[in-house]
Amino acid sequence: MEKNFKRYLITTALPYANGPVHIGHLAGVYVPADTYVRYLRMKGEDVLFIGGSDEHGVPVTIKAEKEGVTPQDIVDRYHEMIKKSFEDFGMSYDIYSRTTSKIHHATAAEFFEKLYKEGKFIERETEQFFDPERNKFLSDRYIIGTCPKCGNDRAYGDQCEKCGSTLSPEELIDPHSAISGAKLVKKMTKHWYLPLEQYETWLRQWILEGHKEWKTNVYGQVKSWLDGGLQPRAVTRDLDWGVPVPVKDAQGKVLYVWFDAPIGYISNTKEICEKRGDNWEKWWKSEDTKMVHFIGKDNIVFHCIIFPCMLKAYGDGFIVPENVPANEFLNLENDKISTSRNWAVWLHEYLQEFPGKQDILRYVLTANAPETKDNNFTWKDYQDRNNNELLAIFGNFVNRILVLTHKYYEGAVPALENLNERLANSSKTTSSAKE
Ligand code: B3M
Ligand code: ZN
Repeated sequence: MEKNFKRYLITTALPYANGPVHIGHLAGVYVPADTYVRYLRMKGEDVLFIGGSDEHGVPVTIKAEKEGVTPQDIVDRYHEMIKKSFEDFGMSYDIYSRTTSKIHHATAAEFFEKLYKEGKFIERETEQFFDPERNKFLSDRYIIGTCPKCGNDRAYGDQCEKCGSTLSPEELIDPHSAISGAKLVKKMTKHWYLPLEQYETWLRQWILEGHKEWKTNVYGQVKSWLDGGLQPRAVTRDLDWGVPVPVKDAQGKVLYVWFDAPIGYISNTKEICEKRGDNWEKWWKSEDTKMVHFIGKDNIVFHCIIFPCMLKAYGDGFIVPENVPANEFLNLENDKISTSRNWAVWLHEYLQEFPGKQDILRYVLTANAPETKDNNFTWKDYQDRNNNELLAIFGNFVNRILVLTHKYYEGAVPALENLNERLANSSKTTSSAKE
């Protein structure tokens, strides 16, 4: 039986502030979350709806390097743009904040520090890829090479976007620097790892046994990660953009973006609660809270395995999500949406070109939501659904009701009466009319 919760904490994946938001993001994450939140509020539930921009990590620094500006310039530009387009689109967030905020830096640093002091990390010195031209350690998206699984020669050190595999830089064939193009060398460096394998039994019980109702794509991905065996995961990086690692001898190191970003959900809760004089802990540390993360399918492992392990390691009463509805992807006119190829319908542009038409887009993206498989958005389908479904069917339905309400009830909705009686009376009238 579904437990009765006193309050709902709903989060949406924090988009990287390195570009605008497009319809793929909306269909997979933001529209479903906003719909759910509006539904809960209409039912009179106590809801906190948390959003924000993810402003750290390599996606941001790479963009800055390409444009010859600072990472701060990039996140300032795109955070404002995303925030405004979400507002204009009608997202009903309680807060939309950012991970460069003071409160977030403090919260993320404290989180790391507690785990560090309690010995929850493993410290390891390993050889990492180093760009000899730039004199810099490189990781993730700074490393480009050939994907061992599909042969794509533009695969990144953390992921191949062509076949979707999660990769480590070691697996890439012919790895080289994304900034200088140089062939990489290896050098020793120290990092901190979260030993995910120590949480395996707990994860199996919590998800595989306790949450069989989760979406099959989410459940299946978690199962295959667990069956494949978990490994310690590095939570720090050699980078100069991010939350500095708050321990001695860690100059030039920051928290891995996937360590700090989900903590953003907590920092943003704190920020809004401080403003409202509310207690943030009741949202995060009470079994009466139902927490739900809305995300895209490429974020499953982070929200179902890594972040929950972080919360578990921290302890102190932190809850874990009750559900993690992840959607598949939306294609555009039968082609993968791509920021680099500029193949997308950008939200801010849609809002400019179709002012006042937010609900049509919401409707089309909901009717065609990529819930169980990748789906396709076409302008022809948008037009058809608008003309045939919204206008012809729904519009006609509303119109008829208005006309009939005027005709029979002087334009006011009549009080509810006993419909069975009315039916019985009207059939009497019809049969007597026949006689
Ligand atoms: N920024 C990844 C993404 O946009 C990442 C989500 C963070 S959620 C804590 O796909
Ligand atoms: Zn690949």
